Amino acid sequence: MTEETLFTRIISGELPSDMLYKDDLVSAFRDIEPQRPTHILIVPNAPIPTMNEVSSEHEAALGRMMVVASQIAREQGIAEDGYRLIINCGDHGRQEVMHIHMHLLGGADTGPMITPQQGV
Ligand code: DGP
Repeated sequence: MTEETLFTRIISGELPSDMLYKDDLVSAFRDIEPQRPTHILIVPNAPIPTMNEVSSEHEAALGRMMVVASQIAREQGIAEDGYRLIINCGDHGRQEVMHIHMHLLGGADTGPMITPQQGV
């Protein structure tokens, strides 16, 4: 049985979302706390908790996430100006939802890649 996560409940329709795309491997819906005018989450339908659990069996879903991100960026009209894709992992990556997801952020400048830190 597939383990339930917040995002599997969104994917199944049990929880409401602004769903933009769904196929046999991945789904995409708008982030509930958008950080830019366009902020979409692209997720594998079968949950992988974090990047630490990724293996070759996940190649198809992870590859599809990239293809869908590119497609949605074009559909949303943000491709030409550019955008940022982010996958957070674990504590240092500040991952909050333990079901791998790719953030697609755009519609405005996304700022510096990461906050500078002294003494790195
Ligand atoms: P991360 O920190 O990478 O785990 O990002 C989790 C994202 O999930 C965060 O940007 C907010 C979003 N999020 C949390 N709960 C919900 C929800 O119930 N619905 C939607 N659409 N997004 C959610």
